[in-house]
Amino acid sequence: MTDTRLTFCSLCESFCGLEVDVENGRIADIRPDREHVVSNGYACVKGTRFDSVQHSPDRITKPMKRMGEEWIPISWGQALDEIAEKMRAIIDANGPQSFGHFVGAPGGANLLSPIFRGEFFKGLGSNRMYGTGSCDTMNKFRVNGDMYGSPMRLAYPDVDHTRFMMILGANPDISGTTLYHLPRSRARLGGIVKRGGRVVFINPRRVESARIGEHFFIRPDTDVYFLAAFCNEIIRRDGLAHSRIERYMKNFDELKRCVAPWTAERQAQVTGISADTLRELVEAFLAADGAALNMATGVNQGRSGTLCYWLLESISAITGNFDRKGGNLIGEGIIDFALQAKDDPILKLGFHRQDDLPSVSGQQPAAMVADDIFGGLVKGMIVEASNPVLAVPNPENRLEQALGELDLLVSIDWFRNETGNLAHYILPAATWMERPGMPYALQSFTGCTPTPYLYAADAVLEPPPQVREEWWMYVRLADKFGITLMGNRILSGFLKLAARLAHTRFRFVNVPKMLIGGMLKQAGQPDFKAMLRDHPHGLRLSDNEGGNFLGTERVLTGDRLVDLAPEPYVQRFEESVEKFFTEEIGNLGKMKLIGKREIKRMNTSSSNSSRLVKEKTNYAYICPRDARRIGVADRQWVKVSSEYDSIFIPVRVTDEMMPGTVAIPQCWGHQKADGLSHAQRHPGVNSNLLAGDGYRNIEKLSGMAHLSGILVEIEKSDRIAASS
Ligand SMILES: Nc1nc2c(c(=O)[nH]1)N[C@H]1C(S)=C(S)[C@@H](COP(=O)(O)OP(=O)(O)OC[C@H]3O[C@@H](n4cnc5c(=O)[nH]c(N)nc54)[C@H](O)[C@@H]3O)O[C@H]1N2
Ligand SMILES: Nc1nc2c(c(=O)[nH]1)N[C@H]1C(S)=C(S)[C@@H](COP(=O)(O)OP(=O)(O)OC[C@H]3O[C@@H](n4cnc5c(=O)[nH]c(N)nc54)[C@H](O)[C@@H]3O)O[C@H]1N2
Ligand code: SF4
Ligand SMILES: [Mo]
Repeated sequence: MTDTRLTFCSLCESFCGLEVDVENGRIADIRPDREHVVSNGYACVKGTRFDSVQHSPDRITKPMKRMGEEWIPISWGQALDEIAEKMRAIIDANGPQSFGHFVGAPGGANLLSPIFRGEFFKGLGSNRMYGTGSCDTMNKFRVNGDMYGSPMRLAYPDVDHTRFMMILGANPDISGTTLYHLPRSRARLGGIVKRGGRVVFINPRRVESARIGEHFFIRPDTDVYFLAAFCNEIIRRDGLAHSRIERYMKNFDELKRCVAPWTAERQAQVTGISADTLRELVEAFLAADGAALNMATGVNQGRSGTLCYWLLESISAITGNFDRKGGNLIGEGIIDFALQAKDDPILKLGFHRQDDLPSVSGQQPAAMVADDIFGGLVKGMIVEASNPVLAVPNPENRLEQALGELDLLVSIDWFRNETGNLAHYILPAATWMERPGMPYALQSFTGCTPTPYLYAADAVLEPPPQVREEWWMYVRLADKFGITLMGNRILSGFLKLAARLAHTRFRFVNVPKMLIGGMLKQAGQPDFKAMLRDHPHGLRLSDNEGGNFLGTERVLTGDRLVDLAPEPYVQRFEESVEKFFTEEIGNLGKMKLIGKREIKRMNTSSSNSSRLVKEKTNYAYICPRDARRIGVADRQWVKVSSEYDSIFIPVRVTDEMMPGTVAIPQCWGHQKADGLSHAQRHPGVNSNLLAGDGYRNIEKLSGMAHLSGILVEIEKSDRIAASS
């Protein structure tokens, strides 16, 4: 019998509504939910073909222990006892900071895991938490904290009302956007053009998204000059919202002083965007009745990601486009998440290391993991929902070697990925189809979307009998360590008992449903049951009309003023920007490497799907002029070398690439993935061997890894040409 159930896809931040046909406990079909209040009948292939991941024969369905080269299934009792015992030995000998955690992108879609992970590590006394957040977006959390007073005061472009939108370093058509919620991005960005407005992409690749708008090439990792000159040009033209600046902001003069040397002509020397183009864009931006800005990973992953986001937010603020309809807005969630996060010891900016690198939103820099292990600071680690061996800079496989040296490595995952291969234990986690959930952060808690809404879904499928949710694992471990959860002995005792009995016939409560329902109810919203019953396709909340932030107590800086020039940024700007500019001029003839996301791949984690991955390899994308210079034709092989390592890869020649730039899709390189049979037969090449790790390659204000705009040399390779 077929039963049709509703849920939302948790793979990217679009969280599209899905309709899932279930037959005999298995997925028979997945379709976009046409009635979903926001995604409205849109879903991409990663969502509609998720059955091939869900039902993969390679799925880990029991706790696994590595014995030499062998993996053997063990019971949960044995797994948790042994892990707790080994953790205790590490902590007794080296202190709690020697035991760390590493969380990947899927961790951001999991409502309960971060809460209990945080409680467990707080109880252990360790803030040695890393994650791929420092590969994608920590610079933005840093800026939010310094300009608006909380890492979670997230501004977003009011796409559905704007008349001019400029997007740097993002490709929403393929990625579904990040750090604001915009499902059906193509239709909605296309709507701007239909209204007579403009959408402008600034990108070293003429990306798929740019089909609906305009596009200008920019040399990778030079956005800081473009943005500084954009800001300077606005000030020079007096395109300023003077009364707003005076009433609601501070340190405008410092901002003005920083950007003053950066003229349209000067930026053109390194960005490749002509002075005339920059001036024309400034004019259009100022003339629009509501202009919005957005930047994402392509800029975040450069050497000046924090400075870029500061400039971008400042441009919006000083022109009156911030906190105004059609510009950039600060959302309102069903709770004030930003206020809660402001003083949260985990989420607030901290300096927990011996060096000066920060922890932003609780994360230390991912690109320091290898050094921290080799330096003896970290002896054990739990990796949850991540595959750092492929996703994080790994020159000469340093990270892989370092993780292999740990006294204890535990991977919590659906599969045995390349990082899991190095682990001592793998704990099998439930998929989003197997757990109740809600899209929480952007949609419900921060309202960081032009279409705020609530949605709740029950589990669509029963997990295999030995598969568990992450919250359960952390509560069970906390129980073994005698850690009090939530600072409340009664609640803690209740949760521990609930976890102990959760998978027995004595289960008395469904903890996820209880907690989600409690959060909704506390916020004055329908509880979990009522959401499923009365709002199965979601509950649309009211639109954000703007004018609800500046001058209000929602600005959490203490004096209620937006800081246009936080002191560390001014200092960093002065230390680095001129210096990098001189380097840029010196490097103008050299190639730079950027990444590329593909519609059928989600980071490293769709690699094992036979319904998604057909190509045997990724490619290096270069323009015809560079191909001629190097002497290669389409699909011939090249050697790409950085200061750190070399890889061999076939090229694709396309005029969508800016001359002097090579794009290589990241998160490939599955040669060693014997736990991922399809991926191993379609291995590709890991471009992150070319990225440098360690202090020198980390953006100092936010701990972001330098993953985009890496200098490389490319030469024709005869070595592999025959085997392609
Ligand atoms: N060169 C370059 N490198 C990059 C990037 C780039 O643009 N360029 N992008 C960076 C970015 S933005 C990111 S976020 C990282 C991505 O890298 P990661 O954050 O490591 O994320 P994934 O590869 O998506 O997921 C890794 C694992 O999570 C497992 N998984 C999926 N869902 C769950 C779940 O619910 N629970 C558990 N326990 N496991 C789950 C999957 O099976 C998979 O093995 O890569 C980064 N690396
Ligand atoms: N299909 C698919 N969707 C995904 C993912 C995936 O792997 N596959 N990953 C998810 C994750 S974890 C994240 S964080 C989001 C990321 O979402 P996005 O930020 O939209 O990610 P990308 O598509 O990599 O877009 C980055 C863009 O920056 C450009 N770029 C590179 N360097 C520079 C530069 O120096 N300056 C400028 N201006 N542009 C530059 C690149 O050409 C690329 O088009 O996507 C999510 N969605
Ligand atoms: S765009 Fe695709 S991957 Fe992202 S939530 Fe929608 S269906 Fe899932
Ligand atoms: Mo990401």
